[in-house]
Amino acid sequence: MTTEQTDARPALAAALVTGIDHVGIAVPDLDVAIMWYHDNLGMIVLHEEVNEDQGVREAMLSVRGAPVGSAQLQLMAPIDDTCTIAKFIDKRGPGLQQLAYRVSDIDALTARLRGQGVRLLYDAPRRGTANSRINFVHPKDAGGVLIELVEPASDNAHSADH
Ligand code: V0V
Repeated sequence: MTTEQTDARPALAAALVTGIDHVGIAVPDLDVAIMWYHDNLGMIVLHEEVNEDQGVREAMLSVRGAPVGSAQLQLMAPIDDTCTIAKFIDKRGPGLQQLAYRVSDIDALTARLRGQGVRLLYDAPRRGTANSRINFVHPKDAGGVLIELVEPASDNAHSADH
């Protein structure tokens, strides 16, 4: 590998990873958690949905008036006893479950990561919040952090300025 090739790798990855999208927290009761962040930190709900595929009832929260594109807080409650978040809470208790990076082209980035021997959880991206496309890097390949990669839907216009 030449020096030029070595230097190109992080530059290409940087072009694909555009920001921190959200921090994901596993909670036993979504409504209780939303109220806690509202009452104590003044945060507001921008979006709520149930994602059956991922087994979560979830809400995306923001600081009021945050600029469009700011990192958000994702609160996730399990929809049954067998889903990923239920298992996480059983084993570790409620708390930080994942860190999500916003990416411009999830197919290109996951292909690059696979080429570098990094384990992705899914062969192909699945549906995430607000019709985004998501995949995850296994925490064992990322220093003990479950990393989510999120390519937002092109029509996603969630903002915190309301
Ligand atoms: C497990 N481990 C973690 C972890 N979960 N480490 C850091 N952060 C986490 N969240 C570690 C755990 O300590 C073990 O290490 C090892 O990985 C195997 O754990 P396990 O308890 O046996 O769990 P698994 O293997 O059954 O499941 C772990 C994975 C699972 C990561 C494979 O959580 C998964 O499939 N996650 C992706 C889907 C997901 O998280 N969905 C919910 C969010 P030791 O003890 O062996 O050292 S949905 C979402 O984010 C949406 C919809 C969105 O944002 O759009």
